[in-house]
Amino acid sequence: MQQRKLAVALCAALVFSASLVSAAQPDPNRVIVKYKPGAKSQAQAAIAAAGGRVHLQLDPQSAIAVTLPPAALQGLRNNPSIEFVEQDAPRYPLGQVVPYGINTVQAPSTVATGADGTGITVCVIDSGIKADHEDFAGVAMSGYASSGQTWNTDTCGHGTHVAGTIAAANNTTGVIGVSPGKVGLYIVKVFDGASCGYSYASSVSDAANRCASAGARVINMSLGGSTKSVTEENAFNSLNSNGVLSIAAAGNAGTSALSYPASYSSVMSVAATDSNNVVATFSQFNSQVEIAAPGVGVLSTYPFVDASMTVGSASFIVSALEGSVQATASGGLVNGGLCTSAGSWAGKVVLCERGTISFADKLNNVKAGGGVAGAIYNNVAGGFTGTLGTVAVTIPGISMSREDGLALIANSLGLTATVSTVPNSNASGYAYLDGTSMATPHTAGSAAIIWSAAPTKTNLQVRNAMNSTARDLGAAGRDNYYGNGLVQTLAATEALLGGGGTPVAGPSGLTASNSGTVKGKRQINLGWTAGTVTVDVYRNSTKIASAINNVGSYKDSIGGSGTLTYKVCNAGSTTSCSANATVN
Ligand SMILES: [Ca+2]
Repeated sequence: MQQRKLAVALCAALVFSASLVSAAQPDPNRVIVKYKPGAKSQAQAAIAAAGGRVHLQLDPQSAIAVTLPPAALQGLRNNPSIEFVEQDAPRYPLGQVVPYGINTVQAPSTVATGADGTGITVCVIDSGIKADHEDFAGVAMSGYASSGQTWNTDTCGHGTHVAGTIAAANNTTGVIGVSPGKVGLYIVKVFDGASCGYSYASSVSDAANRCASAGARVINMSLGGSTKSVTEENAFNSLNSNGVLSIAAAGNAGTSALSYPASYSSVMSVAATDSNNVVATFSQFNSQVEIAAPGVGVLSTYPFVDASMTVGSASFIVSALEGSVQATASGGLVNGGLCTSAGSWAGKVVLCERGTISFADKLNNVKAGGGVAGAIYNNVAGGFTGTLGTVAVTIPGISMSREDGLALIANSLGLTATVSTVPNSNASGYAYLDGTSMATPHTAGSAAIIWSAAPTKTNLQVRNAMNSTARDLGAAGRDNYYGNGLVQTLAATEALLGGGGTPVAGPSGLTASNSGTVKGKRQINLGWTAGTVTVDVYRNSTKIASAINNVGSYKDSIGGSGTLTYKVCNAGSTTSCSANATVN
C-alpha cells in the first residue's frame, strides 16, 4: 500500500524562554580597565584612588570591571600601569531568536529593502496550523479543512513549524520568519491525527486547486511520496500555467529516488542544508533537485510544549529526548562533562555534553551517580533532537543548544534547576526540526518576499531569478545535491528588479583606523553605525567577512603595506553599501 508520508519524521517540542529583561538600566559609568602585564596591584590601587567600585576581576584577560566617576576616567587612561579603558558594553537576553536559516537565505537584508512579503499569499498544504500561537499574532490567515477537521488547529506540529519559518512575526518573542509576519497565509489541512501519517495525491491536488482559488501565488508542500500521479502532475502543470509557483520538499530518504510532487518539472524541488551550508545526509539527490535551503536544526513555532527547563529564574529552549519518561525533577545544577561515567551527583540535575556515548548511556550514568535529571547540550552550534532508542531510562532527559549549555556552565552551576518532560498540549511552543520539510518553507518564504518587490512579474520570472542567483555549492554548476545552490533572496530580488529598483541605504558612518602592528600584521579597526541587517565587509573590493552580525565594528588583520579601502554592505548586496573608508 502506498503511503504519502510527511517529509520529516523527527519531532520534538520545546519551550521557549520569555524575555528576561530587568527594569534597571545598564550603568553608563561601568568600564573595563585592562592593565599591563604584572601591573594588577598598581591598577587596583589606581582604581581605588579614583573612587572606583569593582564588579569583576577578569584575571585571564588582565582586566577589571569597575564603575568609575566620569571625571576619573582620563586620569586612569593616563596611568602607566593601565593599557586601556573601554565601555563595559551591555549584553541582553534575547527575547526573540533569529534562526540561522533566516540570515542564510538573506531574508533580513531583503526585508530591509521593503520587500517583506506584503501583498503575497503563501499557501501551506500540511497539517493545519496553531492559529492562536503567540508568534502568529497579526498574521493574516485563512484556510480550509475537510468536513470534521479544522484548518486552524494542528495535532502533530508539522504545519505550524513550516508556517513559522515562512511567517513568524517580528515581535518581542519566539522566532522570526523569512517574511516577518507580513505575508498572508492560506492553510489547507491534508494531514491530521497525532502522527499526521499520510494523505493522497488527489487530496494534494485538490488542496493545490484551493490554494489557487484563494489567491495564493506560492504553494508550500513539505510532503511527498515516491509514486508519480498523472492527475497530480496535471494539476501542477495547470497551476504553473496559471501563474502559481509550487515548491516542495526533495525528500528525506537520503537516496537518489525521486519524490512527488517535488519532482514534477512544474514544481521546485528543495534540498536541505545545515548551518555550514553542507547538504544534509537525508536530503534526496536527483536530477529534479532545483535549489537548496536550510533544513537541519531549524528552530520554529510548534503547537505544544513537550519539555521545559528553568534554572534560577531563567527558562531555556529544550526538547524532551524521544523516549524519555514524562516527569518533573529539581536539583542543583552540576556539570557532568561528557557523562561517560557516573559522578557524585546525588539529587542533582546534570549537564552533559553530547558525544562519545549514546544519550541513553549518558542518562543512565547520571542516574547511577544519583542525578535526578539529565540535560544534554549539543557539541556543535544550535539545538538538536535526540532519541533514547529502546534503552530504558527512568529519569527525565532533555536536549538543549550548545550555546545555552555553555552559558549555564559559565554562569549557573549550583543554582536550582527544574526539568520537566511533562507535555503542555496547549502552549505556544518552539521546536528544532530536521528535514527537507524545513528547507521548503525557507524557499517558499523567500519566493514570497522576492515577489512582493515586483508583484507584476510572473511565477517563471521569480523562479528564474531564484535559480540564477542561487549560491553555487558542491560540484561547480548545477548538481543533484544542491541543485542550482543555496537560496539567496536579496540577490534574486535585485535580479528580478533588473536594476530597476531603488537601492536601499546601506551601513553609514564607516571609519577605518590603523591601531598598530601585531606579529607583522597591521591591525585595522573599522567602525560604523550598527543595525539589524547582517553585513558583508570588503577590503580592496574583496569580501573578507560574510553575513556577520551588524554590531558596528570589525577588526581586520593584514600583512604588507599600502593603501587599504574598506566598505560594508548589507549581506548579499553590492549596492546597499557604506561609503568607502581608506587607511594608509
Ligand atoms: Ca517572533
